[in-house]
Amino acid sequence: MNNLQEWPEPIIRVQSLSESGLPSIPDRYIKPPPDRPSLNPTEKSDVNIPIIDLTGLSGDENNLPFSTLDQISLACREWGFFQVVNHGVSPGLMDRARETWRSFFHLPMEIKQAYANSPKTYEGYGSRLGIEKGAILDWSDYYYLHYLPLTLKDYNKWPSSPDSCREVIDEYGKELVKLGGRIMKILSINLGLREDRLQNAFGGENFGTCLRVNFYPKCPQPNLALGLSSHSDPGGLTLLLPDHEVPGLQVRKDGKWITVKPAQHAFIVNIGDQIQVLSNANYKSVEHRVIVNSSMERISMAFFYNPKSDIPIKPVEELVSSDKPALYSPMTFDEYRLFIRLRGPQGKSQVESLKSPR
Ligand SMILES: O=C(O)CCC(=O)C(=O)O
Repeated sequence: MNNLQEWPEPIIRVQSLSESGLPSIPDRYIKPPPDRPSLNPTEKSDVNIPIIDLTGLSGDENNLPFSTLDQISLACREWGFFQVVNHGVSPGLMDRARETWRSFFHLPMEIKQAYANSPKTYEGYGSRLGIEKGAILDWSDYYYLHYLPLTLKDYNKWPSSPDSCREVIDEYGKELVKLGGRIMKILSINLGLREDRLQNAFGGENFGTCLRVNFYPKCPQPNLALGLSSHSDPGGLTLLLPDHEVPGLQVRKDGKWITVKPAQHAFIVNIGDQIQVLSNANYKSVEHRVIVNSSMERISMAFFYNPKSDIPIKPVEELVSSDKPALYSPMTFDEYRLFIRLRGPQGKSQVESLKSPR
């Protein structure tokens, strides 16, 4: 990835801006009117993404009742998003991981700055996605690191404080890799494929995983900004641990933004662009964004389960027919993720641009 240069402008930490107590946000963070969130409290709605109980999920997904597989199938087709409860990851570990990262973001700035990232690999402490000079920025900071493959896993790029940080990330990563692998099998079965089909298309044991911890500081003008602009996830599958106290994630459904209400100790699962491609659009990645607020900071942990980065990803043959020809041209994930790394979040424009000409 050598055509990614340095950041085009000096990096300003959103947390520092927020903590400086400024009454209004700098112009760089003001979204154009059509992209601004509607924060009208009278628009409260009861709609939520599906919540699915995975009791019975272990190494063998066949222990799951058919009704659960059906619920997942429907959620993948209709929402591209769902929450899972009783997923097998210990609630204590989930809380510990989130609170460890919260402590990281509350460390003195000079400690965090030691991990400042660059757009070459994005690993470390960051405050923007994309390298377009003059771009309108999102109201968030983040930490990004690789967990798999082992060749990319580098403890020196993980925070050494708080003391337990590396150990907690390791334990959390191990559990999320297991959960991700189980959900991959369910998706394969639900698509009518052999249970290991999607995993094999991801490169078998050579798949990748990475973690982005998002930190959304309080924002004095939340009606003008976004914590994270609308995007679909470029990778395979995302397992998101949201803030249990502060809502913020919005999912686009039938042209409307639905604010997700997180269930207790649930993970939010969503389909990424690579599964949209492999499934030949039977499953679609769905646009989502994050809103911010003026009274509470928010933290979320997005664990991305991705294909091996240098193999071509294209619709699996079993889902291609003369009635439904392959919708996408092959592309490696390394090539694919360059787009977001260069241009930042841009709705669904990238996966749309991959459509085979016909
Ligand atoms: O913070 C959230 O709830 C969502 C984060 C997200 O969409 C991402 O990290 O890609």
